[in-house]
Amino acid sequence: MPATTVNIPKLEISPQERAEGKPTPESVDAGARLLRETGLVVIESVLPRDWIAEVNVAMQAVLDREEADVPNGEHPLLKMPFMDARIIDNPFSMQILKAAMGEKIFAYLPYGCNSTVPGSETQWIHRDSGQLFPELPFALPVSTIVVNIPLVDFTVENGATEVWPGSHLIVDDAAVRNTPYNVCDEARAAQLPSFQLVMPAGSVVVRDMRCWHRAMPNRSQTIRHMLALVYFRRIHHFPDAPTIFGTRVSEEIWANMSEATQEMYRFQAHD
Ligand SMILES: O=C(O)CCC(=O)C(=O)O
Repeated sequence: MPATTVNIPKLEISPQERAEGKPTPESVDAGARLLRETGLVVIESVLPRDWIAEVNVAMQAVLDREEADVPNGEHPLLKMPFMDARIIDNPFSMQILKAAMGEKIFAYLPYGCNSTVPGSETQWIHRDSGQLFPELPFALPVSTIVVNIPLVDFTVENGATEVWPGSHLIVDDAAVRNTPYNVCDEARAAQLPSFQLVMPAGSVVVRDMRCWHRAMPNRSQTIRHMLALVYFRRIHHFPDAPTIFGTRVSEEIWANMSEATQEMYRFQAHD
C-alpha cells in the first residue's frame, strides 16, 4: 500500500517578494485560499535568520528572569526587539489576515510565546477557539487567527507542532463542544491526516484557531520557542465609530451604576 503523504500547506513566494518583504496580490490570494481550505498557511524563511536568533536569545532572557522571579519592570515583551514591525505588523501575515477577516481586524499586546523544554511530553490535541456558533451543523468563516513565528528551526526532534489540516471545519459533538480547550478525542484524530510543522526559524504560520493541534515532545537539548500573535475579526465592537459609540458618560453617573451595569457597558468611554 502506498504511504500516505500529507503536505504542509506552504505558500511559495518569489525571491523578489522575499527580498522586498512584500507579497504580491496573487500571493495574498493564494495564501488566503490555503488558509480557508486547509486551516493554515506557512510562508517559509520570511524573517532574517540572524535577527530571529537575537529575538530567540532575548526571549530566553525574559523567561529566565521570570523563572528567577526577577522583576522585569515594564512588560518585557512590550519592548524591542519584540515590538519590531517585522513581528507585530508582518506584511505577509497581515495581508493574509486582512484578506481572510477584513480590514478592521484587531489584536492585543503583549502577544504570547509557546515554548517546549527538553524532555517535554506530548500535549493533548485541542483547538484554541471553538466554532463561532457551535450549535450549527456547519462551520462559518474564520473569526480568530493565530500567527506563529518559530524562533529556532522546527524539527521532529525538537517537537514541531502537530496540526490536522481541514479540522477547522469539523463541528464537534455536543459532549465535546463545551469542554475547556475543546480537547479532541485521540482515537478520532488518529483517523485523520496530520503533519508536524517542520520549518526553518523565521517562517510565518497563519493558522485558523479552530484547527486541532498539539505541541510534540522535545527530544533535543535546547528549548524551542515560538511567538504567538492572536488576531480577531471585528464583529460588534466599534469604539472608533464617529458618532454614538464615542459618547462619554460622566464619572458621576458611571460611579453610581451597579457592577452588573458597568460590566454591560464596559467598553463605554467615561470621565
Ligand atoms: O508549542 C506548540 O507547539 C503548540 C502549543 C499550542 O499551540 C498551545 O498550547 O495552544
